[in-house]
Amino acid sequence: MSKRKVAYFYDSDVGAYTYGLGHPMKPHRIRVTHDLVTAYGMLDKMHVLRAKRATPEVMSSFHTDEYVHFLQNVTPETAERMTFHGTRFLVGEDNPAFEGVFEFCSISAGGSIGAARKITSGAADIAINWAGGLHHAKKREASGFCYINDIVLGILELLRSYPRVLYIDIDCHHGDGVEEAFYTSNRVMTCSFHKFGEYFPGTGTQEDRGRGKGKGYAVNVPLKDGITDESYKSVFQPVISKILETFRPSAVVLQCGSDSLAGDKLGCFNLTMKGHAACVQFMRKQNIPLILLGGGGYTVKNVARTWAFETACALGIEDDIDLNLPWNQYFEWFGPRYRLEVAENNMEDLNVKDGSLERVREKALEQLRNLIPAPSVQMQDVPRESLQHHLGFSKDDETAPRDELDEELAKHVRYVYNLQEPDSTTDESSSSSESESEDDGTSSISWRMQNRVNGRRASRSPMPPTSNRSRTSSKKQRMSLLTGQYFDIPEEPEYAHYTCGIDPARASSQKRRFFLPEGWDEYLGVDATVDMHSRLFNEYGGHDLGGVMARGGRSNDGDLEEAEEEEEDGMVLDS
Ligand code: V1D
Ligand code: CA
Repeated sequence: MSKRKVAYFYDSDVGAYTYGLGHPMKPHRIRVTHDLVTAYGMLDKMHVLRAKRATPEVMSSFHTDEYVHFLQNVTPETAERMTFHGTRFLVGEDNPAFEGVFEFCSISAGGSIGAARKITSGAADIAINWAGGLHHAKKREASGFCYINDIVLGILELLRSYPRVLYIDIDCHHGDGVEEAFYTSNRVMTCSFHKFGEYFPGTGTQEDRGRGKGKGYAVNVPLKDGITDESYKSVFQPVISKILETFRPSAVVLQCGSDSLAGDKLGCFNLTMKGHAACVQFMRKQNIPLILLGGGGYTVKNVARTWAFETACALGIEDDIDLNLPWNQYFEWFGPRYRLEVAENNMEDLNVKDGSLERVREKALEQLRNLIPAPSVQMQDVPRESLQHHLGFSKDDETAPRDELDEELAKHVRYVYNLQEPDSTTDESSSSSESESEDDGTSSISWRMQNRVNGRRASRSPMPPTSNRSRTSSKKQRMSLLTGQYFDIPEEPEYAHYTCGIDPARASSQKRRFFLPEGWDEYLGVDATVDMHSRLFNEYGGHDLGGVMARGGRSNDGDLEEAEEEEEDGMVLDS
């Protein structure tokens, strides 16, 4: 089989985080996996990277600002108060506010976004992030050990370049967070194989198929306890083949949750390491750009074995490696056999016993037969608006009727925006790094190209005329949405929310932000500031205000620009 360029994302800090004593999720498993990958000499065969950590702004392209801000600030000590006694953001014992939770999320999400960029740039055919795959995280809430949905963020990144993305989820649990995020879109097909019936999260029946434009583009394969390699293959391969034939994805994201392995502490399937890896091998064979992510997996040594073996599958060297484990830091954990294997056990396969597997397969294939083949972005209205807006991720209540106050504010923002429009004679060379703007997240390649001048991004200087404010002032300033006047932000911590989580040191390179004075957010409703920005975008007739506005008035330019200029999505690690 031909070689593939493989990018492997790993951050050595990830293994140090802990969800707390007695919690089944152990980030340490990523370190053990990496140790096996290293011991097998695989690092020399791939591009090893530490991703840039995902910033709050990037996370907010899916999650609400309020939730991201919460994650940034919550500590074990403040959790009770900040979750309003466990009723918001984090619910129950599944998602503790552990020490460093935000950094942990930024590593996981940074890896999946970096992986997506390696794929879209063509630098890699397969990109791996075992710290990713956290498929339960919701827009405004953590769920099932997942806080930030790195998968949704990675797919959003892919959609900037590709018309269609296929998401496959072989974790034992339903991939609900990803399904929900793209439920109304026909540009992302989601397909989850999972245990169904008195099992977390309780969703994922075959009647859940997507809605609106997305109808038919969510595929669910609900399974029963004890599924074996053979049974799994007999449903995975025909369903995925049919999807590939009709949907023709430009890229595939495979969530490789390994709680579907035999003997998992929370799982109830009976897959061997090779049966699980057969899904990776099957996807690699398709020759479609592929991202491999982690996910669940609670019997640590089996998770490490399987993900190390799947790394070998990505490299195409699985037949060459010695199944007797090489010496490694955790060697004694792998006794008594010290082998790279996860064996099946003697549990009964309830899927074949009552013929349910066949029915489930037929029903999934029937759904796919009724699907309109390969929707293409050329055929549909590709908006010159933010991708988030296009996919319905704009902040809440965007369609709610306007009241008078909204109208007044809208008029005012149009006025202020006009003031801020660059002089048409502004030349790019005279603009500082502040004026370098990322494109607005629009998905089509042609739109990306339109915004480039000689291969560089075209300048859209967002700075207000210098007469409006002193550009030499060292004070941090924000413009009032109501008055159009700039006001100084005191340095005291209690004013930190004015920077909306943006590092003040970098704040000057972030552009075109509109903020309401303190108290107005509450008055207008929780997400009103961003809602209004999104609505204003619509009203502004598709001006490229959208990308920034839909992100709640923030720009994530800085990061993307940096990545582009560096031609790098992460740091190359010494192996
Ligand atoms: F056993 C536990 C001990 C401590 C804390 C939590 C758990 C635990 C086990 N199983 N929690 C669960 C599941 N939660 C519930 C809810 C608690 N209720 C009242 C219902 O049953 C959550 C299982 C999450 C599985 C996550 C995942 O494997 O899918 C995953 N994928 O990517 C990352 C994680
Ligand atoms: Ca699944």
